[in-house]
Amino acid sequence: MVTINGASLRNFVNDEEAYNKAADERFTALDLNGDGVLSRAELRKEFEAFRPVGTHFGVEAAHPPEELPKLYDNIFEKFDLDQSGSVDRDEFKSEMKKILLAIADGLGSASIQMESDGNNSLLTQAAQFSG
Ligand SMILES: [Ca+2]
Ligand SMILES: [Ca+2]
Repeated sequence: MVTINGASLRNFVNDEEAYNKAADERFTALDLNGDGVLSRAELRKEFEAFRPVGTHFGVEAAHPPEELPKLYDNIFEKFDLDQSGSVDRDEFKSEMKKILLAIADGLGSASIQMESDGNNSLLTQAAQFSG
């Protein structure tokens, strides 16, 4: 289990060097076919790791499984700022930053626990950040 609290998320995002390095590495890991952009399926991998967290980006409550494709679509549209149909490195880095800060705001002074499952998502890395 990983405990997530707002302070560690904020420290992570505000540490530009740590954040950029982690986001770069994560982008490269997610870009399975190595074409330099993330497709819907590739981006989705990052968010499957978020599932155990009951709150998705300010949207309360767990989503039933049949709603997940729509949720992932919405997330993809958010990331794809220029509507090119793919998410490039800059889009990934800037949207992940917003999402992590939104989660931090949503948490306030509370903390939540998440299965880590050995995944290396940015949220997991942020949760473990103590810089
Ligand atoms: Ca790709
Ligand atoms: Ca794009």
